[in-house]
Amino acid sequence: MAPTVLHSKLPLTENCHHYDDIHEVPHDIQKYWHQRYNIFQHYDYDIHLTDDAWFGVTPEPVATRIARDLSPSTPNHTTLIDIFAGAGGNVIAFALSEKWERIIAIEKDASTLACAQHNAEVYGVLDAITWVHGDSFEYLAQAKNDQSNLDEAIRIDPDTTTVFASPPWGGVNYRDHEIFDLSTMEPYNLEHLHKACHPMEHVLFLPRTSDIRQIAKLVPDGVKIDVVQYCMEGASKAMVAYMPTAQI
Ligand code: MGP
Repeated sequence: MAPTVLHSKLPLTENCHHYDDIHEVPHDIQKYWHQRYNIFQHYDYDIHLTDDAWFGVTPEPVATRIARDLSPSTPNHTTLIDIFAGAGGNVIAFALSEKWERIIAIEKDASTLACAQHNAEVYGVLDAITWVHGDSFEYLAQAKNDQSNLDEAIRIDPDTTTVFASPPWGGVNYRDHEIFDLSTMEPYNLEHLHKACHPMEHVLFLPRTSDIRQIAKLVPDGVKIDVVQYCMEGASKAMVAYMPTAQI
């Protein structure tokens, strides 16, 4: 799906929900609904999610901390792209951090993207983000190779761009593995994600049990990287790998 820049808000659809009462909430997401204020502290201000988005949305304290930890690596490193924007958990925190001149959010599901825009408006950052409806891999391929078909609003300089990726993990099966094999992650495994983002600086939001040796194998000899466990209430929620540009 070719990346399309949105110049206005997509309408919320019948798949976008704001649940006020537990009785409305599908059984498999009730656990997340109970944590709704940890996920979005302003949940009551009409935050909307698709049912699928509840599983993958980054809780606000974690998203805020990542946004604090991720700074432009050089003064002219001014563009941040969230290639799996989902319902907006991370991109809203990035916009609130006010560290980036330009933030691009890409999401391929129109209903989820409508939720993200709506939620960004709730948090007052709708206009701080360039919203793109489309496939991130198609976008990255064009951005790295030939930008002539891209809308000017999303042309980038790969040397001064950071990519943030919080991909689907293929469900919650990662919990069954003491060490999660990132080569089996569905639908995009570690190598696929890394290749798509490389040579740009990129940040990967991965299952907390991910095999750190597989991440280390992607890094040139002697290069130090940060791989961070982000915790809430005494438990890790995710492992985040900060991968430098290929120039290092
Ligand atoms: P979780 O799998 O429900 O683990 O998600 P938790 O909360 O430890 O469950 P419990 O039963 O052990 O209490 C934890 C966090 O991981 C979520 O809040 C999301 O931030 C993140 N997360 C979970 N999944 C399945 C995904 C995913 O597919 N993609 C991304 N990007 N994040 C996910």
